[in-house]
Amino acid sequence: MNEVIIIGHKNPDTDSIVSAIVGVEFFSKVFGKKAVAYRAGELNNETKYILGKIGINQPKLLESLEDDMIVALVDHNELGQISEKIDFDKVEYILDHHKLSIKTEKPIFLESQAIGSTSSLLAKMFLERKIAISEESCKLLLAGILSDTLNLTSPTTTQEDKDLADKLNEIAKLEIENFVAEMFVAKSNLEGISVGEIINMDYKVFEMGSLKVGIGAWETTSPQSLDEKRAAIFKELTVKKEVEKIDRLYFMVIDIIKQNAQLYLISEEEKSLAEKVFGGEIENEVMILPGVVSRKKQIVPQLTEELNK
Ligand SMILES: [Mn+2]
Repeated sequence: MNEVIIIGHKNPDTDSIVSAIVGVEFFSKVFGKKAVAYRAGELNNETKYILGKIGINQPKLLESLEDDMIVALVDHNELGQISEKIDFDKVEYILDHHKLSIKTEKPIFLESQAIGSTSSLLAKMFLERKIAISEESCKLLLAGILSDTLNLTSPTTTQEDKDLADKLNEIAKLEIENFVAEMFVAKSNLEGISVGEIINMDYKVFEMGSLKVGIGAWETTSPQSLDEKRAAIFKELTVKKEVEKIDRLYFMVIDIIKQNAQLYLISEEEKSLAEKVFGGEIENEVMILPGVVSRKKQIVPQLTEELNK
């Protein structure tokens, strides 16, 4: 029987890691398939904290794909976000909550919904099939929901996410307020993190019109902790844009407490596009975007619409 590789996007976040881990239980119980979770890169501090707290090992880093392996993508479908180790022809399953940008050469299993997290989607798929979820997986999925929706406050959050979180916690029994507070502290911790890591930890590339647009995000409870690194971040972003041949490169610092974003504008190109699309106030090459916390919902569609014109 072909082994299923379950894997999230490059620069993995909590949702993409826990979805891959819990995906193993789902594929085994629902499809009767042997599956293994992998990661497409290094884990961020928040995800490390969560796995440590729940007592789960990191998935293995995907190094290469064997001929008889098939692939399930979780939490992504955009070509630029898929691990370079994966041959897209081998993808037979996609579970995601992002906009769809794929075209396949053969039929695949696709489960996609506008919902707060891939973890929510997985929880829902278990529940719809009336299949029990292990306590460990309930904890992981709950963490995935709370992380991706910024504790159910992001505009991507739906009533379903809230209901699913309640359902999962009947079994997970996490002290949510404490858990989230510690998760956010871990997420914001800059100790031992280089400027390059700050930029790339949660970085995604999108095709918009004819342009390649890169957008990095750093969610934090203390945006001021990045202020002293701002010049270095600008410098590194400028190099990255050149080296990786990105047409427009943005970096956003998301304040998860005050719920706003600072958009770093590294050149006139980024600046004029951001002025046209968002029109926020600019100070020292940083645009302030009140109420903006979601790249998926409040940044990507707006930029895409403009660049598709
Ligand atoms: Mn997600």
